[in-house]
Amino acid sequence: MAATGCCVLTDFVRPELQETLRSEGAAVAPHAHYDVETVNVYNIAVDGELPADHPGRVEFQRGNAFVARDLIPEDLIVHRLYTHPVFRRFVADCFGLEEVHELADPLSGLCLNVVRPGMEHPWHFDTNEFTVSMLTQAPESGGVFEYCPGIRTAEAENFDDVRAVIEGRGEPLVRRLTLRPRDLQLFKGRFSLHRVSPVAGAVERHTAIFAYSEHPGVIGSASRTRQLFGRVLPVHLEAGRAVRGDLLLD
Ligand SMILES: O=C(O)CCC(=O)C(=O)O
Ligand SMILES: [Fe+2]
Repeated sequence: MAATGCCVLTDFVRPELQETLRSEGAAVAPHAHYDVETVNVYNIAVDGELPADHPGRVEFQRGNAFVARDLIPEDLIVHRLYTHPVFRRFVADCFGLEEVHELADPLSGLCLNVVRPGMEHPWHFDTNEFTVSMLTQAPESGGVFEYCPGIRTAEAENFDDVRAVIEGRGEPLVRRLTLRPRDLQLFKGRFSLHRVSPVAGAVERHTAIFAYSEHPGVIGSASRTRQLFGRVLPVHLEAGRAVRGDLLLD
């Protein structure tokens, strides 16, 4: 974790639960919200007035889809993990944080990320500092997690290397992870450019995303929530009541 901002704990869930983990995810996957979004690595407005050679000018189609937390039954393995105090304590310890909290957002705290065959989750930086995830269904081929550890820092954007990677010229900077169902992935995605390469074959790639925050009460903005889930709840519209955050998946 200290060296690359990434750590995979293999066999985090017992082997005898692998098929349950998969079938539970597959059962809710049809509820994913699909909306092909035009994005760039920084998740800033793609029509912004950026210089001609800025990597933010390169546009991608984000073709992954999310199942929201309120559509994931509370008795599923991933939901029980997400809300378990011991798991939460463990996550905080792994990231060296005093404590972490479930998001107060009823849609985005726990999601299933669905990447259908032919789709990809293009190169991006995360808005949130840290991400916890678990593959629940592996694709037949493709759908590889690729990342460039520390390609930028809080002080330096390093646009040249970022542009090289997104234009396919950055091979020496790219690392690949073969994630397997039941492995727990801990990742700091704010400074490491990353993507899920296009999924091939007939099987969808499913990943549970466990989103936590350092401060309690975090709720996503109405506009971002609508983009990700195709709907908002009253709590997203109640300005001022909640701690606003943009810890949503990008
Ligand atoms: O599905 C994955 O393995 C990565 C997802 C991701 O990068 C994200 O949701 O920000
Ligand atoms: Fe990400």
